[in-house]
Amino acid sequence: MRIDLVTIFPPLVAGAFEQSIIKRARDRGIVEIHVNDLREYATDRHRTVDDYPYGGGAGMVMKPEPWFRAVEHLREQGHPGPCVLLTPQGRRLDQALVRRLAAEDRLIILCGRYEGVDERVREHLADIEVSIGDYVLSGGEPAAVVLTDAVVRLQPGALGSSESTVEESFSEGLLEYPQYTRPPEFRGWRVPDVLLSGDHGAVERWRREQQQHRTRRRRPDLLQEQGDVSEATS
Ligand code: JE8
Repeated sequence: MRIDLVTIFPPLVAGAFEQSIIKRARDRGIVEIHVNDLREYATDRHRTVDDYPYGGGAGMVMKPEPWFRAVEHLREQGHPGPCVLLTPQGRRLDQALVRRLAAEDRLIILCGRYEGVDERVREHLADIEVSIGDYVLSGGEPAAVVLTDAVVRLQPGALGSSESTVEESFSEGLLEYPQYTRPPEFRGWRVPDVLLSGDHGAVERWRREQQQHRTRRRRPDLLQEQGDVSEATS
């Protein structure tokens, strides 16, 4: 898979892709990530990417021309694949949408700043508008890092065998079970006996119960989405 990001702050996103799982996936050739500087697609001497809003109001709006030039340039390089605009008005990101995007051969991800992008970018350039959640960010870059991380870890071979199980619990629509490591007692707080028992069946059952219990208490909305699981266990 190839992912192209477009931003006025390349270093802000590039650093996040130079560590850990994403770095390893890149090194293995599982994913190719390119961070493109929007200003390179501005045409004036000052590389202007923003301007005053028509109709007045606070702040600046990102001009359409550099976005169209950037995306058209990337597509000329033999780059089809959907163009994702990160925006608070977008469809809320969830694991189902991550899976859909992860199945693409290529993605172009647009990160806006200031008060956002000219409406014509949404209407005529973006294929899908995505938001990572209902809180205010200063720009699309942190959202792009979140989206890219979620998409890359679903690429075949991106995770080591010990990491791959972690994905399962959310796929099943449940929260994860409590996890412990050594020491068996820390400041008087003991690890549950069942985890030290060596009884793998009992451990498995305990973890299932914990997942169900936690999900019912903290995220009953997840059980609603599943239907049959909530009926069977509540
Ligand atoms: C952004 C964003 C996602 C999320 C995404 C892109 C571009 C209109 N507002 C713009 C006013 C306050 C500042 C905003 C800055 N901004 C935010 C997001 C996002 N995806 N889940 N929250 N925020 C832009 C400019």
